[in-house]
Amino acid sequence: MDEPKELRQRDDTVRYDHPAGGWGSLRGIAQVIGEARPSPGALDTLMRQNKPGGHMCTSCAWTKPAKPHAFEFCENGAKATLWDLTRDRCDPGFFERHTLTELRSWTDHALEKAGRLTHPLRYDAARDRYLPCSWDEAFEGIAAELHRLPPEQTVFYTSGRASLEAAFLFQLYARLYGHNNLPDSSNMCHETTSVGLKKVIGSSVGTCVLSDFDHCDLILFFGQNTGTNSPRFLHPLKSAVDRGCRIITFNPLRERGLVEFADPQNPAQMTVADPTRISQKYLQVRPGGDIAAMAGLCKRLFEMEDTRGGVLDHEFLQQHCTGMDAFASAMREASWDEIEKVSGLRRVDLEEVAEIYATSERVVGIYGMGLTQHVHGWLNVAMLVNLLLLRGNIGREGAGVSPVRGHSNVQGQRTVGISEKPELVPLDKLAEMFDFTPPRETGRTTVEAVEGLLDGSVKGFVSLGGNFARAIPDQGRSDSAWSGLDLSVNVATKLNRSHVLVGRSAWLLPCLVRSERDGDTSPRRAVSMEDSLSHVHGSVGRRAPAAPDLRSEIAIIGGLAKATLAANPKLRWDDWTDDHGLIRDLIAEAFPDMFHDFNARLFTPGGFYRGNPARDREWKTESGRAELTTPEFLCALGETPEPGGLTLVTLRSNDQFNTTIYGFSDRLRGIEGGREVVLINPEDMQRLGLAADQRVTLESTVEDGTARRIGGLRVVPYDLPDGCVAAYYPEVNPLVPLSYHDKLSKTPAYKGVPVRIVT
Ligand SMILES: Nc1nc2c(c(=O)[nH]1)N[C@H]1C(S)=C(S)[C@@H](COP(=O)(O)OP(=O)(O)OC[C@H]3O[C@@H](n4cnc5c(=O)[nH]c(N)nc54)[C@H](O)[C@@H]3O)O[C@H]1N2
Ligand SMILES: Nc1nc2c(c(=O)[nH]1)N[C@H]1C(S)=C(S)[C@@H](COP(=O)(O)OP(=O)(O)OC[C@H]3O[C@@H](n4cnc5c(=O)[nH]c(N)nc54)[C@H](O)[C@@H]3O)O[C@H]1N2
Ligand SMILES: [Mo]
Repeated sequence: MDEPKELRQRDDTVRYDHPAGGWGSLRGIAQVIGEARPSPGALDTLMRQNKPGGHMCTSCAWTKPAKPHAFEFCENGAKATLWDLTRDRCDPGFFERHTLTELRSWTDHALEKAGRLTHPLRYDAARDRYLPCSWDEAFEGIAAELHRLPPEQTVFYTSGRASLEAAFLFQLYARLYGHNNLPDSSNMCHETTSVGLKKVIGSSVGTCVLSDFDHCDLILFFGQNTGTNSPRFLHPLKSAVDRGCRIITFNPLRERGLVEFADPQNPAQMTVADPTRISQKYLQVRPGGDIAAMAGLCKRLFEMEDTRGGVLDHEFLQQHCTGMDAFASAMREASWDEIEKVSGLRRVDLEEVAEIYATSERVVGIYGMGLTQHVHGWLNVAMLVNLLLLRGNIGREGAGVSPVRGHSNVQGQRTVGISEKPELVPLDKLAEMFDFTPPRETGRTTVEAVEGLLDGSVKGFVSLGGNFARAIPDQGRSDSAWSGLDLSVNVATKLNRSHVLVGRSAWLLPCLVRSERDGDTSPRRAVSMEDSLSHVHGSVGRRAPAAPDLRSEIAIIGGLAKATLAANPKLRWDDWTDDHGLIRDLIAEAFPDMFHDFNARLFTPGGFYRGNPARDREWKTESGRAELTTPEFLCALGETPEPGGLTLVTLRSNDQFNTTIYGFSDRLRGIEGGREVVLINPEDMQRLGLAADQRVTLESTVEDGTARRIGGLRVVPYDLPDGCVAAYYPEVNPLVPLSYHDKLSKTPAYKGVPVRIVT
């Protein structure tokens, strides 16, 4: 069969033409074994990953099936676990040898490669070093600083790995101390979903469950890179394709995992060169062009309805939706010229997709950062919902909207109260359960936390995991602001850049990783997490901890809380540290609809479903209905690029987990030997007079008094829409203006940064 035109790539930009998965993924694992230097028994630990009685992978949030494969881990899950289980140690001797000033010049890769943190550490400004201290000294020292600070001048950040139990205690601690400043890595990620989906369908999470992928006959894929960021999801996608489901992808880059996949667990696919083609059509939309692309699809659906009828689900629209008239007339009026210009796609292609959509019975819409990280990201999400609603594709089997979340428990942390939005948290219930008056003021998002850091209104920063300083926009601008803090505290597994940007009083507290034993392996020491499909899984660590002084995140939060807060018989931090089942009882009491019988259901195979009213067509929106949103404009970028201007998309490679850089091979894109690159298409190179491998500077074109530029980037010809360049996150984060964020949720617009190239 001839390959459809849009699946073919220009020969001069083909850099990797093997399928995702396959032998390449096994080589990827072998490479990280070399880099991570895993300690003995690490491979046995990997075999228990994502299986009953084992630990749940800390990497991505993709669900864990009830019937696991022999190896229920992927290339990148293996990397994450082996990286955690290194034999290298970042111990007090290391800090004796290196000052923080010196460490600030190290790369992200080099800092983490120092190995696992082993001791609680206190910053000694006179010697510019971290020195070992006792846990009690750390807890008392931090509490003393917190007592001096007004609570509202502090921020408690969470990165999406901490368990439901740790997250619940952390938000409780923040509120008892007196603030709602609880930003999460989600604020840089799927907050657009939490706010946008909530507005239009009344649910802050997706409506699909795993079995929907057994029933759908079409999947529309927007801006999510499965092959790298949630590779285990390739299995259900492959099964769907094998039974005849069609997949249509919208992505500026031709990502290998969405083109072809060879199942590494299928000997036939591994030995015969016969990978599964994943996407039937692959449309290289311009960054920020999705609203326009979807408007094209909707416009065509209305045209088809007008001429032949039977296309829209009138009964569903009448019974369940609002906003139809305004939306329909906006789509009828939208101009094909503008749709083609903004999306960069041809009308014939969009018409063909509309035809496929109109003849598919059960359709799932998938999306990731390609929709959420834009100035009008929430409109991207609302537009996908519009498209699905037109044919009643939300709230029935085999259909729905399915955001693919990031970290392994990022969704769950929000569920159990890590939120700067007090209205989302059952504060009255918490007040009654713990006998206190919770703060009611809205707290700071990530963007507002950075603003506070810059203007001096934030004085204390406590971080439960993550690498805040490196993940945020406008990184260069804020680097020097950290030294103005009175207090900085990081609970972490490995050293990163945020730990070497310290406040006056600074502490680094080392914790266990998820595969490590927290005292014993009984259910009372198990923890849990919620995946992208809203299923909750128990997780038991079994390995000996990397160092005797390490504590669990729960124990560390308990220690901090006990030192900070007045005694209260309702606050049983020691008991909770000892028995996590007690914390689950509290979660069940605070959120009974979702978490009733939590302990009894903890080890349900495949996880237990915490439910979602939108899945049952119960709409918890302001109008009580599912809302069709009329887009005011068709471009998701903050400003339409000036003629000749470039839009920068920031990317993850196949060899990193966010700011953790495992190595320098972006195998699936064929980019090797360094991350200081800028990808650009051959026509734009010619227009700008650039040669392959030339070193150039990228400069932000936003004029607000701050110069933002990064030099020394190597030009790599790549198959991209014209006017679009791509480079790696987090290296290019200094180019992203803090003011560039989604209008509704304040998620930074990391996928649509206006730039120019300077030679
Ligand atoms: N191995 C690994 N796994 C991870 C992570 C990791 O770093 N490494 N990170 C985790 C986290 S926290 C998250 S949030 C997820 C992120 O996973 P994804 O949601 O996949 O995020 P990205 O890799 O940032 O980019 C997604 C895709 O969006 C495309 N894109 C960019 N702009 C646009 C646009 O305007 N429109 C469309 N349609 N597409 C666009 C890009 O080409 C890219 O393929 O993965 C999680 N899993
Ligand atoms: N330009 C650009 N910027 C982006 C993005 C983008 O696409 N483009 N993506 C954004 C997204 S989606 C996200 S989620 C953020 C990520 O932002 P963060 O979540 O803040 O960053 P991570 O890199 O995931 O954090 C890695 C660190 O977490 C610590 N760690 C690892 N495991 C554990 C653990 O089990 N417990 C504890 N306590 N610590 C642990 C280690 O010290 C490690 O160095 O970045 C955002 N920034
Ligand atoms: Mo994320």
